[in-house]
Amino acid sequence: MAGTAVIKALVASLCLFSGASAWPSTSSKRQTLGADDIQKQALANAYKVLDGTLSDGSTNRKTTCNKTTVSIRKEYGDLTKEERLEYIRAVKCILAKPSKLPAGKYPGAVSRYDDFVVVHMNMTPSVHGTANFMHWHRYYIWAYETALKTECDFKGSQPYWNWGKYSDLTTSPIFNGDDWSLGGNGEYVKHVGMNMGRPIPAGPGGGCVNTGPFANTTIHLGPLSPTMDPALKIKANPRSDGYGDNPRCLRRDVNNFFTTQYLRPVDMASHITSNANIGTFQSTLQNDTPQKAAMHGAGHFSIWGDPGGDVYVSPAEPAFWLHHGQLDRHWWMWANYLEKEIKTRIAQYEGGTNWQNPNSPKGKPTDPQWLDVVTPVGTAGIQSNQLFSTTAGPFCYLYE
Ligand SMILES: *[C@@H]1O[C@H](CO)[C@@H](O)[C@H](O)[C@H]1NC(C)=O
Ligand SMILES: *[C@@H]1O[C@H](CO)[C@@H](O)[C@H](O)[C@H]1NC(C)=O
Ligand SMILES: [Cu+2]
Repeated sequence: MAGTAVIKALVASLCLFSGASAWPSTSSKRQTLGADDIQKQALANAYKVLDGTLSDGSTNRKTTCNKTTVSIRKEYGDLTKEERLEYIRAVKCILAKPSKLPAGKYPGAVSRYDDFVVVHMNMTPSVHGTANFMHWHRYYIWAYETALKTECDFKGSQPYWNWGKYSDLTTSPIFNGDDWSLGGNGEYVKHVGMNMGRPIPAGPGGGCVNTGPFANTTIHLGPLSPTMDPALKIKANPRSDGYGDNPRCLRRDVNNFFTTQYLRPVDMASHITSNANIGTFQSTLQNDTPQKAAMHGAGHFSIWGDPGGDVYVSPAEPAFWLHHGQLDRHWWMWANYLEKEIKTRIAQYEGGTNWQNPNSPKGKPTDPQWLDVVTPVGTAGIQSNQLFSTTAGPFCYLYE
């Protein structure tokens, strides 16, 4: 690989800064915003929007969404132990509820949780690398949070994983394997990494998750686009579309390869401050370059495993929702942190309608979005332009 030396040099130089929480300030007197500053500004502006002293251009805000009713999404490690247990309880509840999909059509949809996975598998080509990437996933995560609330009596808000927060992800409150985590890493098994145009090393897991609340979770759907070492002999799905029932353990390969290079607070801040329109914001978030893994994939491959490393089936990994929650937060920060830009940024919409096809028809803000059997009441076919603000249309939440 011609790029390997370049990557190594890049990694070596970037690692000098790992753990830093803001830009180094020595080289410039000009104040440069760090990720925490951006979060603070975005939240302050979002509250101004809620109390009517600032407009984000939304005309679809409900009067019932205000400062006292707004739901606050927090970082998983910032939840109290009781709040974490409540979230874990609700996720286990949805994993235990029966599917609402036709069994003959989707034999692998065993639980209500699996319904979300099937919908994602169906939609994958039209909601990644497309104009609606952020919008559809915002809607999808909110639908999951709504199902936790309405079908499992969940009392909290959807938590997220702040990519740059943990110097060692395997010992973070999300993956440390204690009773308040989303389960530990996969057990270590000897395996190789993969090649994404450059070599990605294997992580310290690779085997089944056997500690914490999601120990011994059974995955049924997929794999459809597996990325784990073939030598691990993960069973192929009995159907070529991946919808067959393929019971197997939840595997993870939680690693620090991506978080220490591409997902640090400085990476988040520079991505937000250096992309002024949604077209480049979304594409740089998703498209790897020879120098850099893009943040969306970097987050997925920080968890990796099966199904976590499979673009179609990844929502079957219980931590998926925390990673995509952060992705939604990242977009929210970008749209809200500059008071004068909010109106413009919230409504920007750019890109095609089918992945890897730049010639697919352009997406329009009026395009309806679909969630099939996981659609929350009253939102079927909702237009993308109803999904612009987190405190308008069907939504009423903020990030803290
Ligand atoms: C917020 O909305 C709720 C529900 O409609 C309402 O009872 C409350 O008075 C509102 N509060 C403010 C500060 O507007
Ligand atoms: C998970 O499965 C392993 C192997 O079957 C078993 O030893 C372990 O006790 C199980 N753990 C839990 C929490 O059920
Ligand atoms: Cu997705």
